[in-house]
Amino acid sequence: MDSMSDFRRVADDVRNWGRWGDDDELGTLNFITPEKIAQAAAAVKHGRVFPLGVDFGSSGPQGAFQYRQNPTHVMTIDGGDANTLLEYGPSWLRNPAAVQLSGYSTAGPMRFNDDMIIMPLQAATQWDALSHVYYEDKLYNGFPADSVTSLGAYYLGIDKVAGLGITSRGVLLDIVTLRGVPTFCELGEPITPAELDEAARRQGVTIEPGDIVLIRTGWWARFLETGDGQEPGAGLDWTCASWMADHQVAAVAADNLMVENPASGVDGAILPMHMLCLRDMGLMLGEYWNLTELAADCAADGRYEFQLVAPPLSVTGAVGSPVNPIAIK
Ligand code: UVW
Repeated sequence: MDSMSDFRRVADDVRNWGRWGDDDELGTLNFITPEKIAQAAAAVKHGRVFPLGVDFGSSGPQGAFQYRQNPTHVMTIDGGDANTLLEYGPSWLRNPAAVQLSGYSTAGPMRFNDDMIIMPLQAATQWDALSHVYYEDKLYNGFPADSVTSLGAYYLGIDKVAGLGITSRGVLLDIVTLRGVPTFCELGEPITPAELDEAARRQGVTIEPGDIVLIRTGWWARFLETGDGQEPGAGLDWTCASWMADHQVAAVAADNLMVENPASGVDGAILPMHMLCLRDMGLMLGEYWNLTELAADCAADGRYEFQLVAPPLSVTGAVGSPVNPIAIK
């Protein structure tokens, strides 16, 4: 187990505060240049498309937790309403909405359905915004932690990066294959920087500045087998934050619930890699990305690079966003 002084030494080493200006709210997304985006597009060779988003439904992984819920999907207007209103309304249903809907229904044969969703923004495939975590009252780039209020994140909300679209060269590092496990990397040894290097070497791929790195641990495939959202699996060791910094990675995402290893590895710290990536480096994390089909295709053609398009929703002041990332090969 490492100590807080180890953590602080790494934090001082990887911190990017002021690197792109004192008012920067983009962090390592600054590594994604127009040239990088053009290079990413050139990685498309066959037109194969892999949506990496999981289902936003009631049987998702967050049902296991007390402090978050799975998405709740509610119909607000449906065919039943139209028929009921035609039969009974609006003579006795006097509210304006019923009168308006009934008016649409009596105007002709055309109908419509509406719905809404209620969900934690962290419930399924997501980006963590830079305002998601903090320590010692500071967010990335030294912005004050109390600038996140019940009204949302004044600084570093997901809306601050949404204008970029978030697209770059994506590279998959398949740790399931590297470790030779059948489905997923069970909780035990965390995934180390040396394993990331070894995965890249065996796959014949080089990590370059501005890449978005996707880590396959097999957790999502395991969740689909068991339905157990709380089953822990191996994630990245906290020291992988230095690996991300050394390679000038723009963002990292994984197929598990928190990218990093559930067992912290730093005495007295929770989520040390979250803290180093989001708060010190300004590097966004993606969670619950489904990498199974993409990994199978990469293994089949031996190409682990692709164009990745992963735009968050511009939810004003939100500390995260649902996303349906697309890998195109
Ligand atoms: C926490 O667990 C706080 O965050 P995340 O959903 O990013 O893992």
